Amino acid sequence: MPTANGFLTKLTQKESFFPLSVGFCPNCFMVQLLETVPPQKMFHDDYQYLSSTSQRMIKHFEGHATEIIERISGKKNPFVVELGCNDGVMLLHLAKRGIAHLGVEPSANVAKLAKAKGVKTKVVFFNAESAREIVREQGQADIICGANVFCHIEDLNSVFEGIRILLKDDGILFMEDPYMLDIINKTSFDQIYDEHVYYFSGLSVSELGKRHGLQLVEMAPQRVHGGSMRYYLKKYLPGNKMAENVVQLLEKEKASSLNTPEGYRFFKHNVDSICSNLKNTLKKFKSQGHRIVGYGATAKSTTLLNYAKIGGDLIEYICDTTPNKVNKFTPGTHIPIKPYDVFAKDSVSYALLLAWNHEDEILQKEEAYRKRGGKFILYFPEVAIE
Ligand code: JHZ
Ligand code: SAH
Repeated sequence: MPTANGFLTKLTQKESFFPLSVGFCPNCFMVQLLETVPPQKMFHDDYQYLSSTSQRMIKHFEGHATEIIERISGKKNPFVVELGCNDGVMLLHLAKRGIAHLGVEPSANVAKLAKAKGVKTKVVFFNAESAREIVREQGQADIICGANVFCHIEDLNSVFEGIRILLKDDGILFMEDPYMLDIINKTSFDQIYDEHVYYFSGLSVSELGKRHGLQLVEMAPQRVHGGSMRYYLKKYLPGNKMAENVVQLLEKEKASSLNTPEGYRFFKHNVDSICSNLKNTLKKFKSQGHRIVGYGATAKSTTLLNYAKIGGDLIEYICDTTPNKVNKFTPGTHIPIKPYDVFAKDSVSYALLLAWNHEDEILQKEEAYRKRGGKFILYFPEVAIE
């Protein structure tokens, strides 16, 4: 597979490929990539993903900020650290209220956007070493949080060591990532790509926490990115209370066999069935003379398009609102990426919804396209036309 966000400027550009395979550990219940790409190859000064490209995600992170502000109310001079703050979509709400905060963000171009919003940002990879540096510079944190970032960091042991160092004894760690049970239930295999090293469940996060002296005390399902989970962990203290739903969710995960290889056995079969149905559907529409484009040049779509071998013969172009992605080509499959305006003015019959996790927002936005007969092709949990 190529690098998921490795959009090409020129077709002559050299691409690097790596073997994408996933393993399950029956001892700690972690699902993870078996081979990884060095972080510096993925997160650098030209990182392509911007958190603020979806209105729904902007609202989601405003809600996240509100929850943090409620949790620190009553604390004297609270300090909040966010890992992977990207363009500052969440921390800007804390900055506006004058709450002491720090965004830790290794991708310099997105960190620059956060800084422009008044967000204090440190351009560095979070690990035990940078955690020590933050404590020296600003002291320990009341809250450490990160959304869609923990699953990106191969050296989780160093990250958790860093959290032990940086978090106050009564502090809370919030981690939010795509949820394994949703990936299994929807067969959303396109969540599997180089940036996503880990696919967490309550079971695996609980084990990970235990090894680092942190207790999983709450879990809150989130309806973003196709189904995510926000996990709350605390340092072990006698007064800690575990929310009742943690026990229930862990039982539910066990009932789905996420703690044994059995839970993952049918996944590949389901993936292959979706891919062949989708490809046959695209071929059928094409043979009927319809034009098909893609909607949203997502990182996820790199896995879908490369695994199902869907290329420019079936998809004419992909539209995207991210300035940095337009006029580039998709990794591996080399489909041109066009600005959103091209799609808005076009008269195609079908759009493959590659940003399927933003379905509600996009279907609402594209009312005019649908009114004039334009259709969306969806593929999780099965191929459907909307
Ligand atoms: P979206 C990225 O995944 C990468 P991706 C990363 N590894 C991760 O974990 C998640 O984000 C958090 C465009 N779009 O959110 C914008 C439109 O064009 O599904 C984006 O390019 N019009 C960090 O890339 C893409 O679609 C629209 O109306 O899979 C969406 O990317 C909307 C809403 C989006 O994440
Ligand atoms: N939190 C945002 C951004 C997710 S993208 C959101 O949910 O939309 C993942 C981000 O994590 C990228 O901006 C990337 O640069 C950052 N990242 C990757 N490795 C990291 C590390 N070791 N420490 C902190 N951030 C990291």
